[in-house]
Amino acid sequence: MSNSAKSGVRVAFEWTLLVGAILWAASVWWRTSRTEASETAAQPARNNETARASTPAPPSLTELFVAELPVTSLSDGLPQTGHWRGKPALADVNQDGHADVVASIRRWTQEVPGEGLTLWTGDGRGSWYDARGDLRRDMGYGGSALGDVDGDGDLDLAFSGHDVPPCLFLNDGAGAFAADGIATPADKTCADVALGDIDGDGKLDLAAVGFWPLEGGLWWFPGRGDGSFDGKRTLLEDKHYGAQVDLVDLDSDGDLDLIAATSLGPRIWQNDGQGGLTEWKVELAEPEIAGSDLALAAADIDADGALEIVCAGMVCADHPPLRLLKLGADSWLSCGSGLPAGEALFDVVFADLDGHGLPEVVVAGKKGLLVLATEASGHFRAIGRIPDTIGAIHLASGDVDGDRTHEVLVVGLSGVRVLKTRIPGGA
Ligand SMILES: [Ca+2]
Ligand SMILES: [Ca+2]
Ligand SMILES: [Ca+2]
Ligand SMILES: [Ca+2]
Repeated sequence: MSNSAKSGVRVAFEWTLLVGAILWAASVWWRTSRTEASETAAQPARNNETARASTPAPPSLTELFVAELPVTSLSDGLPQTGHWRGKPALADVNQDGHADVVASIRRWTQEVPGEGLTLWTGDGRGSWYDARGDLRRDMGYGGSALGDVDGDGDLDLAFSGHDVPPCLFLNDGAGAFAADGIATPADKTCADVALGDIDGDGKLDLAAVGFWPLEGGLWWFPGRGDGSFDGKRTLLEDKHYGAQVDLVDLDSDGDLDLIAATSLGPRIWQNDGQGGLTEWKVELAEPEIAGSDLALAAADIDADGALEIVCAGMVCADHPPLRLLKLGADSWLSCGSGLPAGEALFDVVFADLDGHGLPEVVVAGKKGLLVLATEASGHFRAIGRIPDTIGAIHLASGDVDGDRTHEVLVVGLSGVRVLKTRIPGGA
């Protein structure tokens, strides 16, 4: 496809998203109006104690966004402006013992000129220092993944820019990355990348999910251990696309399984230990609107050795914006209760905010970050919200200040923040 045609598709795609968002907002307003009208109409009947009992509706985000959690911002030196998006990363890239931040900017601002990939090193006390160096920055925004691809002990960076295919940047050990990076065999615009040893040969492999409808795909590429990769192993054909991909050992058998938020809904592949990936059945209807699924995260919430998966995304019929998938006899079952409904969620991460060992769920919505406790039964309980000041879009979590509780890295419509919260009863 030519650049002008691509540009046309991009504009059409973004317009489709915009129109979809307007239609979605109108439908929510219409349903809310109807609910309010019907509740008003039902009042006299309730007063006469003749109202019929009805099935309780799932709690809306507005209902759950009750308690505001105390928040400390550990964000000195991070940008206060700019439109940031794409899955960020939080890990120690310069090997000084403190977490560093990788994020990417979509729109130009004076504070952070140019589109693209940015890196800050942290001091473990909430101050951050621009460490972009000569890092190539013409790739646009996209998902990041860190892993030691060349086996020299430091974290290398894979980045799926919006404007060019994914690139790999090798770390010099002190957190400086080769300026141009190495082109990967993922030769299309991708939404996200993941690094992990899929085939068990001790060398990290690359997974990538395509961004564009009809020109997408989901693949993995065996790593050669020097920053280069072998040719693609296809998991989803080009007509499908996605928003996030990750590698996690779902069944605790020692190998990495693959999960992805795709245009077909959440998709899961089981690894045979040698890179043979077999798709696991997911008992969940495909979304009515392709591309409604935006994010997923995995953690063992009931301590049974198998991980559970939470999926977040847009609202569509019979497809709530937050879902829990749990492994049954031979397939993944949609379950969970207490899940919020009625509002789109852009990202989800697990984070141990109280240091108790079991992670909380943090989701990014229009009204801020909602923090939920997940009980072993699969019930979600709203703990409170972190008020949003930046229009959160993507999240990551990790221990920034070394106190063994997690902080949340937030990128959004006006800047980048690292937020620390305390939850009632926490450590
Ligand atoms: Ca560091
Ligand atoms: Ca390395
Ligand atoms: Ca490998
Ligand atoms: Ca596994």
